[in-house]
Amino acid sequence: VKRVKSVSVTRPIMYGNVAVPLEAVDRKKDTPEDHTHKWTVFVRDPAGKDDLGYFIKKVSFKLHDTYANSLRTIEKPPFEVTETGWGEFEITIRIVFAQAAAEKTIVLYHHLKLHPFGPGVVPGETPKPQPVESILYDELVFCEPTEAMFQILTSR
Ligand code: SLL
Repeated sequence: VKRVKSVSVTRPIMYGNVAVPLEAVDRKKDTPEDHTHKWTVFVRDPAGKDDLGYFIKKVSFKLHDTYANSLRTIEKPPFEVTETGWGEFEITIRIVFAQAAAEKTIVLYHHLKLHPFGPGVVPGETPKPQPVESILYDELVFCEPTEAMFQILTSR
């Protein structure tokens, strides 16, 4: 494969989750009684424009084994999974590129956050149910991308 020498191309992403207590949204009839939150885990374009589908082939989210079909593979944007549940756990996120990119799959780990513990919460007091988010900004750096990947990355 031909690579573009001495060039690196950087693309920003953000990933993480938002969560709301189920009281705040309409609880569906088929939502299990022990579920307390509705949440969405995602990988997105921080600029909110292209949503990354032009250079990412698919994103898979490995949920806790308490979920049915715990490996969720999303083949086009928006790269996200929305679920309800009761507990926090680590989600493994795999970002896969097109074959022609000859790039390794990127693996990220995200701790699903449901509870508003953190700065401002009084120790010993249970915080009021409220929306929370846990989002990270990151940059994917493609060093000496293949010519095909270079074309794709610079197409926008
Ligand atoms: C642990 N933190 O480490 C816990 C696991 C799992 C949460 C939390 C599943 C909901 C469902 C759910 O909320 N799992 O049953 O559909 O053991």
